[in-house]
Amino acid sequence: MKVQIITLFPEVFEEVLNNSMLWKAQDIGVVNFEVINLREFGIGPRNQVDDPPYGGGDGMLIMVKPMVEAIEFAKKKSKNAKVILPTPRGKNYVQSEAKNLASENNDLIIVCPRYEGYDERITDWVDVQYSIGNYVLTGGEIPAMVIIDSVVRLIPGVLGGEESAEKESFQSDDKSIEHPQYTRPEEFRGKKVPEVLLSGHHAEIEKWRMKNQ
Ligand code: 6GU
Repeated sequence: MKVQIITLFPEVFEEVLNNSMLWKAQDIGVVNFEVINLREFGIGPRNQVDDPPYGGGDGMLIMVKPMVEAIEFAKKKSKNAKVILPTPRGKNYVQSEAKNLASENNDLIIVCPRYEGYDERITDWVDVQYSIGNYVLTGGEIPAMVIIDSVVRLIPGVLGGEESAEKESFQSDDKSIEHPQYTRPEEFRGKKVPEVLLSGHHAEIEKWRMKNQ
């Protein structure tokens, strides 16, 4: 899966994409990330990418031309990619959306809006708009990372060992099924690990875990 990210802040992705699980996913070759600097598609000598809104109002909007040209540039490398726009006006991004994106195995192009918004015509080049929750963020970079992380970990082979992505944490959209866990020491400042977990009694442990989800 090729994942291209169009952003005015390419550097914020470096740390995230080159660490831990996301780095491993690249290393084993199941995913390939490319960060595209929107500024390179800017207009004129100052590579302008934003402009005030028609009709007046505060702030600057991402202009349609640089963004559409960046999307077209990305599409050349990834003809059937799904183009994703993170926006608070999008549909709720939930676990089932992550599962669909991972299983469709389409390449992804994620465009990150910044500032106070974007020219609405950009959405004609977008396949799906997602909101990651009921609050407002300053840009699409953090939502883009949320989407990437949640999709890539579901690609077979990315989570190692016996740990299947299917089994842990979130099976349905909103219900955590993970039980509490403990490691050494058995007691810390008077707080003890539940006795049953030290018992070696697998059936009892399983029962306790089911009960404590
Ligand atoms: Cl996708 N973008 C922004 N700017 N704010 C959000 C969001 C997205 N999802 C929730 N809040």
